[in-house]
Amino acid sequence: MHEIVHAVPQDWAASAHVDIDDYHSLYRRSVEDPAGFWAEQAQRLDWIKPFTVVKNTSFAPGAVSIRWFEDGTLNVAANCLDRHLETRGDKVAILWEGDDPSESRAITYRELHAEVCRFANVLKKLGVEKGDRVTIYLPMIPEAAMAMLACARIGAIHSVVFGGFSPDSLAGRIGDCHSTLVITADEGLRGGKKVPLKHNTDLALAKTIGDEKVLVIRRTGAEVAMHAGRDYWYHEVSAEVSADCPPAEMNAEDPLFILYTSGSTGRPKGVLHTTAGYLLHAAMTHEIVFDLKEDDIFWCTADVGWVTGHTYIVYGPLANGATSVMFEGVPNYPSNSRFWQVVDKHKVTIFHTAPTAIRALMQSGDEPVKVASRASLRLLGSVGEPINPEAWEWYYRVVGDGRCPIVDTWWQTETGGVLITPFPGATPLKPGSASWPFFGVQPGIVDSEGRLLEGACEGNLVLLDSWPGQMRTVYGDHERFEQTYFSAYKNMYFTGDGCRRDADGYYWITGRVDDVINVSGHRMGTAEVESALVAHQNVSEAAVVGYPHDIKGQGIYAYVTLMAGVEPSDALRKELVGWVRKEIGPIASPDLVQFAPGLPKTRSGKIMRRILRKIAEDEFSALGDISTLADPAVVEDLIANRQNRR
Ligand code: 6R9
Repeated sequence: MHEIVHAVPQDWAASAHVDIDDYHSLYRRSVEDPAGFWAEQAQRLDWIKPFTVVKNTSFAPGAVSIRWFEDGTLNVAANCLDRHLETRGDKVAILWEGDDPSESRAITYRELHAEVCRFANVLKKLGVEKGDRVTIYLPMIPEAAMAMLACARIGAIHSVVFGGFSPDSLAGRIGDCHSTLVITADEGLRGGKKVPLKHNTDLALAKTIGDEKVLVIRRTGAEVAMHAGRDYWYHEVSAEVSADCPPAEMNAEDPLFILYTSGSTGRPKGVLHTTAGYLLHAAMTHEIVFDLKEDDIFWCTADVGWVTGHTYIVYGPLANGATSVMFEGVPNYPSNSRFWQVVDKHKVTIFHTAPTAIRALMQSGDEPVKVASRASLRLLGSVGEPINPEAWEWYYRVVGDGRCPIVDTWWQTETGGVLITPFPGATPLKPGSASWPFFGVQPGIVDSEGRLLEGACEGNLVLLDSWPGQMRTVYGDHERFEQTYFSAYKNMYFTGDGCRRDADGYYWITGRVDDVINVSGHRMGTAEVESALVAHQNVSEAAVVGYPHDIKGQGIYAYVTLMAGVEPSDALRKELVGWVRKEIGPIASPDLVQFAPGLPKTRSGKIMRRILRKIAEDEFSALGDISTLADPAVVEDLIANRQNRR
C-alpha cells in the first residue's frame, strides 16, 4: 500500500517556532545534554528562587525517584496570571462558550487574576491550607479554572473529578486523598440536560468520613439542599473576602495536583504531578506543538476533568498568556454544526479535539461543517486515542479545507503533556501516526522479553529517561507507582501502549496492550467495570473486554455469569447496564452484555481474556490454542451467543 504523506507547507516551515533543522538540533541537544537544555527551557517560567540542580531522576528498581529543579521555588498561579498583567492585562484569558449558544463570557487576564485571588481567599476562609487536598467536581464553567488556580495560588493540591462520574466514584476519590473541601455547582448543563452535581455530592459525602466542607457555585439557579455548617455558597463567601492574595512560595517539587486515572488493576490511581516540571512541560509543548502565536485563539474541546483539560485548557495556555476557549456543551447540541459555529463565532485559530468526536461528526456528512466558514482555522489537533486514517483525512480535507496541518499528539495522564507528536513546521504528516518524539523524550520499543528493538519494528512502548512533566508518584502509594510503571521492564517506564516504528522513524501507537479500554478517549479499567457488575445481586462473575466500535474507538463488552436460579432476560441486561452507569458513571456503560453460563478459564482459574476478546471482536475462527482450558466446551456456548455479529 502506498503511504500518504502530506509535505510541510512552505509558509509553515518559514514561520513556525520549530522547522526541520531546529527539530534535529534541539532534539539532539535535549538528549545529549538534558541538564543544559532544560535549564535553558526553564527560563520560560518566573522563579521566586532560581534552581541550581536541574535533573535528579532514577528509574532503578526499588529506587524510582523523579525530581526536577528541586531547589527552585515559584508559584504556578503567578506564572499563569500575575506575570501577564503588565503586558496582557486586557487580553482575554478565558473565552467561555456556554451550553446554550446565546451564552458566552470573555474574561481578561486582569479579571481572572482578581477572581482567582478572591477565590483563593475563599479557600483560606474555609480553612484550606498549603498541602491540603481539594476535590473539584464542576461543570465546564470558568470557575473550574479559577478553582484550580486558586488552589495553586495558596499551595493546596487539587483533584478534579469529571462531572460525569457517579456519587460512588466521587466518594472514592474524595476518600483516597482525604480532601477537606469539595467544590461543586448546583447543577451542570450539557446538551440542554441538567446534571445534579450538588445532589451527587450529597450522596457521595454520605459515604466519606464526613469532615469535608462543600463550596457550591451557582450555575443554573436550581434549588439545592444546603447543610448548615457544611455547605457554603461561593457568591456569599466571596462577597466577604478581598481580591488581594499574595501567591505562596512553592518548591519546584511541591505537589500541584492529583488526577485519578484507570489502570489494569484495582481502583483508579491518584496520579501526582508537581509544580515546576509539570508547568514547564505544559507551557513548552503548548507553544511548540501548537505553534502558538500571540494572537491565536486556542480551543481544546476536552473537559477539565481529564488531563488534556488540565494541560491544554488551563495550565499550558495560561502560562503562555494565550486566549483559551472553554466550552460547556457538546458537539451535537443544538446541532451537529456547533463546533464549527463556535469556531466562526470566536475566530478560533487552533482547534484541538478527540478522534471519537471527529468520527461521530463525520457520520452526519460534510454539510453541517460547510455551513460554517472555518476561515480562521490554521492548525488542527487530535488526542486521546489512535486516529484512523479515514477520520484523519476527513478532518484534514473537510474541517481544515486541506489548509491546516494536523498534530496527532500522543501522551498520557502520567506524562503531564505531549510526548510524541508531529511538529507542524517540520514534520511531513502521515495520517494515523503520532510521528516524532518531543524534546527530551526517548521512546523505545521492546519485545516481550524486554529487549530494545532497533529500526523498523513493533512491540511495547517504553520511555528510557525522565522528562520534566512526568508524574512523580501514585498519591499515597509509591510502591504501586513502581509496580505499575517500572516493574515490567528494568530501568524503563512502561506506557501500557503498543507501538510500531516505521523505516522513517515515525511512531504509530497501536493501542493499549493491558487491561485498559479506551472508550471515546476515556480510559476505563476492565477491573473497575467487572467489580461494579459483580456488586449486583444477580451476578456471580463478570469479565469485561474492549471491542472495535465505529465511533467510540472501543466499546465495552461484558460477559456475565448469573447467580444460580436467575434467568437471563433483556430486562436484566438493561438493568445491568443501568447499574454500571449508576455505580461508575455513563462513560462506563457496557455496550454489549452477553450472559455466559461459564467463562473460559485455565486449570488454575485464570480467565483467558485473549479468547473473550476474540469472540467480542467476532473473530472466533482464530481463537488459538484452547486446549489448556479447564472446560473447552464453554467456548462453543460463548460463540453461539455472541453479541457482536458483523
Ligand atoms: C492524553 C490522554 C492515555 C492513553 C494512552 C493511549 C491513548 C492518547 C493518543 C493515544 C494513540 C494518540 N492515546 N493519545 N493513542 N494516539 N494521539 O489521552 O491521557 O486519558 O491518560 O489516556 O490514551 O493509549 O496510553 P489519558
